[in-house]
Amino acid sequence: MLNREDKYIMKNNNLKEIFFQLDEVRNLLRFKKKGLIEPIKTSLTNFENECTQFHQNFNTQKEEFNKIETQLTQEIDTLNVVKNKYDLVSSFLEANPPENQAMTNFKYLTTHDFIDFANSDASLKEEAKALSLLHDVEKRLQEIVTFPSIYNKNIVAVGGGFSAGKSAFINSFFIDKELKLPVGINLMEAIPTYITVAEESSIKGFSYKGGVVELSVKLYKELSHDAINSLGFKLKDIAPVMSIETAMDSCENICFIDTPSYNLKDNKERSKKYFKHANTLLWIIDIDVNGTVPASDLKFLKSLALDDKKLYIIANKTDLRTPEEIKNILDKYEETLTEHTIEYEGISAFSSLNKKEFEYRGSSLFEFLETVNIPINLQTNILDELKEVFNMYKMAIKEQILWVLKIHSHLKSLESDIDSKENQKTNEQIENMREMFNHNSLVEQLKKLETLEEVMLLLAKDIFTSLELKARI
Ligand SMILES: Nc1nc2c(ncn2[C@@H]2O[C@H](COP(=O)(O)OP(=O)(O)OP(=O)(O)O)[C@@H](O)[C@H]2O)c(=O)[nH]1
Ligand SMILES: [Mg+2]
Repeated sequence: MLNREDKYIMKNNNLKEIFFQLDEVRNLLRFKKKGLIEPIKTSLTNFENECTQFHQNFNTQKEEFNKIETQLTQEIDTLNVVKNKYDLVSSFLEANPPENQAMTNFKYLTTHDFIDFANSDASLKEEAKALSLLHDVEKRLQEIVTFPSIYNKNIVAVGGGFSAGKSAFINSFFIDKELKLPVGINLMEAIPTYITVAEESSIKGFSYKGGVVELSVKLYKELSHDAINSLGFKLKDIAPVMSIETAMDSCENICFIDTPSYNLKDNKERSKKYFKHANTLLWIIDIDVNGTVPASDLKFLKSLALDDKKLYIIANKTDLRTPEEIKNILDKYEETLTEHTIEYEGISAFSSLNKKEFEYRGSSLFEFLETVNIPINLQTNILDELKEVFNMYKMAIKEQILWVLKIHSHLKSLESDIDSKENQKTNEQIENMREMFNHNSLVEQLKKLETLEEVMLLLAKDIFTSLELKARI
């Protein structure tokens, strides 16, 4: 028999009619009109068979419909992923760098006025060095305009080999357990990320032209999933740098940088770049690999200019070793680092799984982090670098002026030694030389330089003021 739902689905008028007639027949049967019973029974059986057949057909069609529905849902999901990908890519392409007039003016001066000055000046021998320093200052200013959250933070770069646990180490400091830097092999592996403290978690991606795009924690999680990678999408292609703000204990003055593994292809120079302006380097070693400091790590560490930086070693994944093994490994690390004359503040046998320190040499990781959790005066730091660029030129020009003045004094004594009436010709030559070695143009050049310095320092200060104002809003 058909159930009520099936009856309802069969909107066929004929069938409705039949049901109506059947009900009539049932009524007739109640009065036991025997002559009618047999043919009616047969008709009923036939009808029931037809209904069963219909029911079966209906179920087969329903199954097919369900299959099509599932396929369509999958296709819609894929289309949604593509659409999200498209939306994300276009938002990155459309995003413009944060407006900062002082920064725009500073850039204009470095690429126009300063270059014009440098082209007109021949006194500085180490001009390439000065230009590279200026380029560096510009980049640092741009960096803080783009990432105002790193302003006055002590930069702590977290470096190490592939899969050593750099991201897991930083994650272990996150109080918001919903948020995680991607760990393991994934498409985000090579995106350097700045991490600073804030009450509310927020994630930003930075496009090649410095535009900023905010990502939700959900989207960030999805992007670290392989499904999107299989569509050929790599976040790092559109967002070469990211930043995360989130709650962390005792790190309010620190900006961690999750750096790209130095030993992955093309990453050596990229990761070095992030150590350059860091004051501190936390070097992560996978204690489980072979219990020694890898030779390539030693080579890389020695290639870094660590003189003005603090180095701290983390022997990570200690949960995978026995206490006995940990002791021996730390002894070996100490020995190797000393052998290679690499200075370090301490070694921590650490597990990023639960932020646990098992043992340490030198200072403990947490003690060490306390000593680096102090604000730095970025403004003085960068302004000093800018002044240094100008000083290099000033010194060179002043040296030239002194040299010219010396020539003048020689010419003067030469002149006084000569009998002016008899040596008219020599006198003329001396006069010519005086004009040749004219220091007025050098004095002019110096004035030009000092004016340019004044303007550029003011602009750099304006950049900092604008950031401070923004921070207060
Ligand atoms: N047992 C254990 N596993 C860890 C620990 N830290 C990290 N791992 C695992 O090691 C693997 C690599 O960790 P990541 O944090 O992605 O390492 P990474 O250095 O950031 O890797 P890349 O950025 O891809 O070079 C992951 O599978 C982690 O789960 C730890 O303390 N203990
Ligand atoms: Mg990582």
